[in-house]
Amino acid sequence: MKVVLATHNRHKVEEIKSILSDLPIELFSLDNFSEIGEIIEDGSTLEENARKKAQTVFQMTGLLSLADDTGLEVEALGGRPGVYSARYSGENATYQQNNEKLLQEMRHFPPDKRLAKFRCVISIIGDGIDEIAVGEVPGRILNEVRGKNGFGYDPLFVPDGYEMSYAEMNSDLKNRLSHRARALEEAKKILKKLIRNSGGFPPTSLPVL
Ligand code: ITT
Repeated sequence: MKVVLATHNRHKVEEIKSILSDLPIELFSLDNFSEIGEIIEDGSTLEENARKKAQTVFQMTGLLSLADDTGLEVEALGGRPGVYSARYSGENATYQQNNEKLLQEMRHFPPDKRLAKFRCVISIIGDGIDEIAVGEVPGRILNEVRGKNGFGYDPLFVPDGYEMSYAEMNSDLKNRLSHRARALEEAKKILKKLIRNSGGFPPTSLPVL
């Protein structure tokens, strides 16, 4: 089965490929479809944006498409930046600019007021298929950036139960516990069902769903 990852974000492609590597699917990214340009994310929710990206890519490729839209929701900021996480400090903002703005906005909040969560919504769209999978990870926002791995807000986010920021973790650890990993666990159940229905697993290795 062929699946196109409907994202222009190379970090996401790497994470998704690694987490889905145990499925018998052939993964493509938008690098394989240069005719598909930027997809405007003008929805008011992560769900709307994820569905728009997957729908657009399915329409243009005819292949099963999987899109991820992710937001960092900070409690003290009323859930911001949320759906605006990519352009928190303006259109074409860099990760560094967004992190600086977040640090600035959070500068007066004490440790117990720095709660946040990453929310990842995955849309899977194909012929007669329209599915959603969601993954969330609660945590807190640091007072300064820590760590060099990952991308986006990773240097400022410490997931509950850990002392390291996402950016201080190696990719294996982040990919085991992250919001994206959680959403992809749900997405995997959907994909396994689709693979089984299309006869993609040998009869002796039917996955336990
Ligand atoms: P696509 O829409 O092409 O998939 P994007 O970078 O625009 O890529 P999103 O809209 O889903 O992705 O993400 C919004 C922002 O949230 C993104 O720019 C990052 O700053 C941040 N983000 C997403 N996933 C993240 C992660 O796993 N760790 C840290 N920050 C993340």
